[in-house]
Amino acid sequence: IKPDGVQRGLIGTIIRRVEQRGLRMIGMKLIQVSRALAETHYSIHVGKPFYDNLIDYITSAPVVAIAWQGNKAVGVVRQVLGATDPTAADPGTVRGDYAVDIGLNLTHGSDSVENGKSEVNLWFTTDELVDWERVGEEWVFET
Ligand code: IDP
Ligand code: MG
Repeated sequence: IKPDGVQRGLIGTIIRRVEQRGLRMIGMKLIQVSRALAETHYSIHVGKPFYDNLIDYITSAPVVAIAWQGNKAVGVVRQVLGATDPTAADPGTVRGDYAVDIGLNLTHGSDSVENGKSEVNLWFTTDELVDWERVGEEWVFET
C-alpha cells in the first residue's frame, strides 16, 4: 500500500479485499521508505521518464508492506489491485474503484513469482515472516 493509500485511509479497505479473497498474510509492517530501499525496489524502472517522480512518491509518506501467501498469490493480488493505469482498471478493483492517475495508483504488487520472492526478501527479514495456516483454507485452496 503506497503513500496515497495510507494517507487516504485505505489501508483496511485494501487489506480486506485481499484477505477476503482467501490469501494468507505472512508479514506486514508500516514503514517510511528510504531512498535506498526505493531505488532498489524500483531499479527495473531506472531511466524511465517517471522514475524520479516514482522515487519521490514512494518515499513521500509511510507505506504498508505486506507479504501474501497462497495458491496463485501473485496473480490474485494483481487482479485485486487492477491495471497499473487506474483509468484502465476494471470497476471492482482497488485502482478501478479508488484511484484516478497512474502516478497515484495506491498499490504495488509483485509481477511474477520470482520477483515476489525477491521483493519479500527485500522488504522483510526472515523473523518478520510468520509460518501459519488460516482456519478454513481447505475451503479456499484445492489440494
Ligand atoms: P505496476 O505497479 O502495476 O507493476 P509498473 O509498470 O511496474 O506498474 O510501474 C511501477 C509504478 O510506476 C506504477 O505502479 C506507477 O506508480 C508508476 N508508473 C508506471 N508508469 C507510469 C507513468 O507512465 N507515469 C507515471 N507513473 C507511472
Ligand atoms: Mg511493476
